[in-house]
Amino acid sequence: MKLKSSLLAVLGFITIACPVQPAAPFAATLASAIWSEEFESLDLTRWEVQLYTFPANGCNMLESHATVAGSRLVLRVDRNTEARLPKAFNGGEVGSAKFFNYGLFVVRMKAARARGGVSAFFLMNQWQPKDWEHREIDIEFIGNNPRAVQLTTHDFQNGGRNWKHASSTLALGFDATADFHEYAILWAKDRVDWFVDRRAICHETRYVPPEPLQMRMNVYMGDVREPGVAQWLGAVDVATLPAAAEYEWIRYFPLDALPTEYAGKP
Ligand SMILES: [Ca+2]
Repeated sequence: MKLKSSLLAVLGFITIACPVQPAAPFAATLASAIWSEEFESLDLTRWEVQLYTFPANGCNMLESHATVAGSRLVLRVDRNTEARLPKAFNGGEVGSAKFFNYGLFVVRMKAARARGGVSAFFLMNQWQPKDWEHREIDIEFIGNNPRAVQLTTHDFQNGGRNWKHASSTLALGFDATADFHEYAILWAKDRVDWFVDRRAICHETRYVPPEPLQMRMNVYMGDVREPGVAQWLGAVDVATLPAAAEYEWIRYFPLDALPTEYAGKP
């Protein structure tokens, strides 16, 4: 009897010394992210302006088209009027200097209202544009279909000739070019979930990248002379240019410290 009460006392002590874990791993909040970007400036120690282009991209990708204004990253797309530049349009892209491991990536953004163009928030592994071998997890907005979002995993190998991808285009119930909304990618081993305004809308297990990924954002016009581009992005309407995609903030959470706002989702 004496032994039992001693044990209870010990257990009681242990209970007090080791408080119950409150719904871990949802220990953080969106506001307390260990990695965040508010875009008060374009910090070039954190962000690299990307100047590569590719056949399906009808833009010269320019430093001048990735700027910060009003606490937002603004990626612009417009017509090219300079003879020295080879493409008909200009666009912009930035990528994080840092590579991230599995976790939740949250962005508050407004898509570009450029018909014939695309604006995006996406994750991509280390790569060289010249060999086109890489993996991506994408959130893309098609200017000709602004009330939908396209969610894709890509795996490009063998110089891009071996291309595997899984893609879903889903209705949003709002115009993504009209206002800011919160979009998120939850990337874990062998699965990706996408969210719109904290609601899980898509789950994918195919072609999930296994290696660290950079965050990237871009906007560009399609080159409709290239195979498949007109089918994907539709006709270019230059009357909708100039246009811009705007990014208000980004948060990143590792899997062991997901934010309470996403607790239990999906
Ligand atoms: Ca901001």
